[in-house]
Amino acid sequence: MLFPEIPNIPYRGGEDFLSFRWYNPDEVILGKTMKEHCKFALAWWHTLCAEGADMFGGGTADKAFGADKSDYMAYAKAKADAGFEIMQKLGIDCFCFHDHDLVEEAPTLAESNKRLDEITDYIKTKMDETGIKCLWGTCNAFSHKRFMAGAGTSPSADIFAYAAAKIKKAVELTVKLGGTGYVFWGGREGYETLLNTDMRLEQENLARLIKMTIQYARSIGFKGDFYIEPKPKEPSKHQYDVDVASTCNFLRAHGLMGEVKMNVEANHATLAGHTFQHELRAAADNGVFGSIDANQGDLMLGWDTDQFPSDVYSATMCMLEVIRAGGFTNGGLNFDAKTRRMSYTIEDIFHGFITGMDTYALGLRKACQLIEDGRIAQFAEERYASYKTGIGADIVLGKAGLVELEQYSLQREPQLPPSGRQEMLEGIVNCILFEGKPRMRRWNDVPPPV
Ligand code: XLS
Ligand code: CA
Ligand code: CA
Repeated sequence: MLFPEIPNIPYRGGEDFLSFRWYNPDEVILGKTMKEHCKFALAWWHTLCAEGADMFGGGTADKAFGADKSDYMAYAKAKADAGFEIMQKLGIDCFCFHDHDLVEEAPTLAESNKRLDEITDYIKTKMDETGIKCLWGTCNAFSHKRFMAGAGTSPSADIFAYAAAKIKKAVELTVKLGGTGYVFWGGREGYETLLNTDMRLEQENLARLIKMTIQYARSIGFKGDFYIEPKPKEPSKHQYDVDVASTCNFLRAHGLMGEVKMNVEANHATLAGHTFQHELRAAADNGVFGSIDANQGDLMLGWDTDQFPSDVYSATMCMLEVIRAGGFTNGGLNFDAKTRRMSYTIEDIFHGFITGMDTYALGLRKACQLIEDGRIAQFAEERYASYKTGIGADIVLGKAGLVELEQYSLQREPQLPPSGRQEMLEGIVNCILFEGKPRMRRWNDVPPPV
């Protein structure tokens, strides 16, 4: 055991440290256990690799986990040991990884692949022992300098080929570990300036690479989902997968709709100038809701801070969208999150996860209360009632065109649309969030006299 001082984290419903206050894994809510609703996962890169370096200074956290880091395999195994101990103590059933989170990249592709085979043998044994699963795998095609100008969108065909070779291996590892998803995050798939960029060819090539990957993965028995993870910027000034809507356009333009879903990250949503809820709704409405990278950004900053989530409001809206989308199938809530540079101890990692898991558990509880309360959904439904009958139904059914609508409008002046009642709805949300009970029975009930 690497962290004997850390106990298994129980649900206590109290305020003591190192226990859950809101996450009670086996409690059934809306017909499913909290564990099934949330499907939490650990991100190998942040939890086991990131040591807190930023552009002004090196790491502050010791993530050698007792190993000699120059012995790459001993170090890789120590990270795996630490990861499984953390997941077991927290009751997290899944992990996500990039190829070279698992073991340091070697000078040649062949040697790298050998290392990956060895470490995944080790990880697989631990998975069999613990029952822990792989939520998704991905390929790091952005850190090495060869990928400075992208991978699938590189101007160099040799780099495209190398990225394809690396992705082939990452897909094989995902299949070997039984992953239920494979993620494309376009790390440097974008540009710095159009002066040197053939945007059309770059995007066509990206689509080619994705198609090759799907075809190969299916040929070796991958049954899970493919996800693109939208992000508007950082490290590239402009990344092609800006947000869910532009990524859907990319998928449609290249005949990939139906083949690829979205891995929506909270921090990337806000970087794109959207709420997290907006991105989830856009994914669900386009039939591409898949998985979630649960974290949060700092709205004061313009970059990806990947913080553990603590914003209950945002988590509530997220779980509302997840439930409305029918819940997770192959996806889950992956904590793509790291402790702050000043929170450098192992206890901090546990606090990060506990706060993150409790935030989502509370969000789930509040989302269910909002659904049971029903007023918000009912209000939105009634707001569009005019499309159910009469001219509205004709519009929706395609029975009315401009001529009919002109005829209709020449006969009557429209009334103003119904009030949006945003402030009232926000008040309802606050009541449920902070009091846990409805203020009025129905949105249009008259409040009792004071
Ligand atoms: C980076 C991304 C990355 C993906 C996986 O911003 O969040 O970590 O989730 O490649
Ligand atoms: Ca992410
Ligand atoms: Ca991120």
